[in-house]
Amino acid sequence: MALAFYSETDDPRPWREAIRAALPDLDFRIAPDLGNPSDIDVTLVWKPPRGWHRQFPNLRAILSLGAGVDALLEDTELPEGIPITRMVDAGMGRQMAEYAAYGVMHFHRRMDDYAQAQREGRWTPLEPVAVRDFPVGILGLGVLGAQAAALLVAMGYPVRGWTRSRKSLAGVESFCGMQELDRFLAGTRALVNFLPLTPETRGFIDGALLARLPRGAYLVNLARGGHVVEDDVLSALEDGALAGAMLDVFAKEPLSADHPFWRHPRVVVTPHVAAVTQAEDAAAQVIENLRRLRDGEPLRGVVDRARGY
Ligand code: NDP
Ligand code: OXD
Repeated sequence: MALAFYSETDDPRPWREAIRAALPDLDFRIAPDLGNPSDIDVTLVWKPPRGWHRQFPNLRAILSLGAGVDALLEDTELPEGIPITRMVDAGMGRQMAEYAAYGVMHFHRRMDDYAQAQREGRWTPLEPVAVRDFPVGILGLGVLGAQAAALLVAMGYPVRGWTRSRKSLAGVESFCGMQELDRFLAGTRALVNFLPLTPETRGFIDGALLARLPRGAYLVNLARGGHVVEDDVLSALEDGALAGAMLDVFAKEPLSADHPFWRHPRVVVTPHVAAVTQAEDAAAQVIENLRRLRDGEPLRGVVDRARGY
């Protein structure tokens, strides 16, 4: 069996070592040195160029190095009829929960105001806000969002989650579907986004949605930049609908040097690092799927192409 690896941001070496140790017969090839494309059975990829998969006539599966497969599914030339798998947690749940908790605490404990006060050399203690008065609303309670919810519940925050289907998670108030979105937003002080990017969720966090949050709410986006209408976030920050935003993902990455987010006093920017797929945590999942592919068994973590996640 031959595998083609493509990523501009992941080092292929730890993947090759882990996979070769478990499956010594597997032929691990790294783009662009792929030899004869007809040999390739399976790819292991992060954001390959549009149409890249067309070159493999005998492809049997596509394994994503990421949890989100939006970039793959946007490729209209992706081969039909073969499974696409995604990372299911694979060490990212813990990292994402840490980032979400940090973002919520940053705003709850007024660290943005204190950073500003420090820049101005001002000693200004602010009124504390009790944790019970800082409800957190999580968009998406899947593999990753549910772990963030559990951590925030353990920290004492009132936590509510919005999903497509009803959830029953300890300490988390469940809201689902468009009919419950208004109630969900109205009781949310910090909105934390864990949705997958699909045709339904693209541009979802726009001015109209932000206006349905209580005035002076906060946004933490660690899912995808495409969820957010960036100009609307800037306007909401300007008119006070939003009091602050922590953003890890952007419509266009890397964020351009002249983007207003970089220097906005109420925005924290990180470069898509909320969770990073590490071979040491995630290789086992890939190896399991390669074994299954070899043995003709159904793969795990298969994406529903029609649903988009
Ligand atoms: P899952 O597929 O496990 O969970 C998705 C959740 O979103 C589910 O609860 C689902 O609801 C909900 N959802 C999807 N569509 C809708 C909709 N239209 N309306 C309401 N709810 C919806 O995904 P993960 O938790 O594994 O990952 C979430 C995302 O996090 C990834 O897609 C990726 O974009 C992002 N990510 C970002 C990283 C970073 O470093 N910044 C790292 C890793 C992931 P239901 O349960 O009802 O189906
Ligand atoms: C992912 C990501 O989806 O890193 O895994 O964004």
